[in-house]
Amino acid sequence: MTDLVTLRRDGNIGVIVIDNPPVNAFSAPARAGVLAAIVRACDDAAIEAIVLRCAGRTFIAGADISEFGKPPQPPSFPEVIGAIEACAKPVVAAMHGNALGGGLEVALGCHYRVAIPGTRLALPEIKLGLIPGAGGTQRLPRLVGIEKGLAMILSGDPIPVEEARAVGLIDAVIDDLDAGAVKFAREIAQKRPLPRAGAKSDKIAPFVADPAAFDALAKPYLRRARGLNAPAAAIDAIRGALTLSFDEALARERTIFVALRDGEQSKALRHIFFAERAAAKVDLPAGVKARKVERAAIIGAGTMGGGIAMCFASAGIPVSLIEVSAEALARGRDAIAKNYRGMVSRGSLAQEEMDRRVALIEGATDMDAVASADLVIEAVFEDMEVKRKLFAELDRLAKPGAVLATNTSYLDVNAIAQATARPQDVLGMHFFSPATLMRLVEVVRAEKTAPDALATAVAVARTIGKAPVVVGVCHGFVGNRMLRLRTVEAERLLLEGALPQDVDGALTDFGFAMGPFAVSDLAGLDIAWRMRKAQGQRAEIADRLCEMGCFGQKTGRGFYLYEAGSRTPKPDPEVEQLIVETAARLGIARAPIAASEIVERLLFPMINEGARILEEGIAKRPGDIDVIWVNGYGFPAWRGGPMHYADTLGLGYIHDRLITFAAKTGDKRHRPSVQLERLAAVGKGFAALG
Ligand code: T1G
Repeated sequence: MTDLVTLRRDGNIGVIVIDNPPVNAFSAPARAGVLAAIVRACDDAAIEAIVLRCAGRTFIAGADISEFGKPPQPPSFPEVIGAIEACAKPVVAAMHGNALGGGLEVALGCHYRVAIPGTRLALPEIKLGLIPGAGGTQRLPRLVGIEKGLAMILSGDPIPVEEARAVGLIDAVIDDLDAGAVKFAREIAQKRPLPRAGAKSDKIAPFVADPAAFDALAKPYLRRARGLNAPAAAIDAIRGALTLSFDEALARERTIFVALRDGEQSKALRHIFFAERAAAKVDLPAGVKARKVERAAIIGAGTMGGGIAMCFASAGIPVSLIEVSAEALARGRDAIAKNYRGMVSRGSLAQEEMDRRVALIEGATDMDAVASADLVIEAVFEDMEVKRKLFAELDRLAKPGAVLATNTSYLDVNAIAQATARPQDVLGMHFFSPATLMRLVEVVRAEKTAPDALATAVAVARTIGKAPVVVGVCHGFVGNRMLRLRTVEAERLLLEGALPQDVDGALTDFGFAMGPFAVSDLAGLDIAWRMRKAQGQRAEIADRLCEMGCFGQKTGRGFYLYEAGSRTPKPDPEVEQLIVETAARLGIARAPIAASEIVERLLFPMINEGARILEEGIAKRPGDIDVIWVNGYGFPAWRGGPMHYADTLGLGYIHDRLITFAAKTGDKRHRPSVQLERLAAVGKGFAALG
């Protein structure tokens, strides 16, 4: 036995307990411990049935992801699960918390599965660019059917214990993890033959007879893959259940799994997994903790304010939504109710849950409502004077120790903090639109922000399901500062020979959900136009379109044409003519530009700016920048974000391309940054910055 795994007897029941905090990842030592315990329990004549469960806050939350990329350590998952399934005595998996990935596969190898209320069960491997590699693609469909199996494996999303019971994934819901599991084990101890998921075929039989029906079910998942290899691989592995023997299908699954595990996409997604967790760590002086947030207040019930309030209500945190007038408040609440009704009608939210959340959002038109809040977030008009006046008022009304956050997307948070006598409580929480969907929150640390205030903002952002990243104060923080270079380059590419659909096409083929021009049309060209004018900058094409009143989707015309009621961008011959005429007027000779060059021109200057941001300490780790771009700007997660992607190409190559771009454009921002130059010179990547 190892410390991680213990075996004790409770009468005629052997109880194996895994204790590998924080999430009982099924690491090599844990696997060895379970295998040894199973062998011992099988050999112990006094033991008639076995319970396998975990200590701590969760059942096995999967393989130990940090083991991937290292030489595999025995015993393997298939070896341990094979021993459990082959055991002559019934083995009962008793689950709580999160039974995920390899953890659920261990449970699928057991003869029975029970769980306490609140347990979530999933095979989330696809989110790491993998497929279940320990029998999940074979045993799960045999238990729950092909349709449910496909849905669980291709989405990677958890199902609650009640649904797991209903689809046959678990045999019973128990109240007490220990006593309940032992009682269940005692009840089935003598039952034979032992039910083995691998031996079941009734639920897959209809598809064995009609493989075309399987293909029809699988097709929609392939359409949504967007460049990720794992969905097609998962479907291929599951299809093995219909065409191969169980053992052959298991072996095929393993081959497919190993290929994905060693592939670039999974490495990139694992990088993002750990980068998100690293980004959420705030160094706190000893003895200092994040402050409690039991109530929040949101100032401004517009699109952002309303969305942020919904995030708090979804997490069960009561929130005051404050507006200047009853009309404005009513508009905000109507938009929230409409949003929730949409979720209910799509079946992604139960009516009772909608009612519970709406009840948690209290409207107010009196600023005094902030007095009871532990955290106040303002989402009012993006103007410095408006913000400073508001923070002066918050300084007067908010309770001592409340964290005061601004949702500004580019204004100087230090200047906003100086409008109060408590700058240590002031910071930025930059949400992204729509706030209910976008996971990113840039938590902006101002010069005087106290570490515990910072930790509070990061902790509450995680509680409401966001991916927080701490950034310093500069114009546009990290994301928008880098985006600015892409926007300038996109306009430049139009003048040099590309059309909006060429630029957007190159980036969507690369894996982005939308290209820069379609994004501008969605957001509205007038917003960036106002900012450029305020900063005395000009974008030849975009400004001309705005002067013509073409603000994008909201005016039916921007870089693209939009038919009434449609959001589908259509190439606009007049925009093409405007581009050609403008280039001629500026004396720029247009020529075709390859998609690969378009991608490099859009991404490399951004990456270079990312290196400057690291030099300045505005972002602490390259991984922080990757988390920002993946969760806030649609950078394909399976490419790992801009800095990770840069490392896959090699900084030497990017350095040389930037030199070429700088010579071509004369733009000094294209000159390689000190950091990039230094790393390229020593053949290292951003990963070397740790
Ligand atoms: N391996 C290694 N470390 C892990 C881990 C894992 N599977 N899961 C979590 N951690 C670490 C994490 O990095 C953090 O560390 C700490 O635990 C707490 O995590 C063969 C191949 C379970 C829902 O994809 O979804 O099985 O930062 O901050 O918010 O087919 O962690 O403190 O140093 O996220 O409460 C499949 C991944 C693996 C689940 C808990 N499993 N984990 O969330 O805590 S592939 C997963 C999660 C697999 C088989 C295949 C979440 C959680 P640190 P946390 P949390």
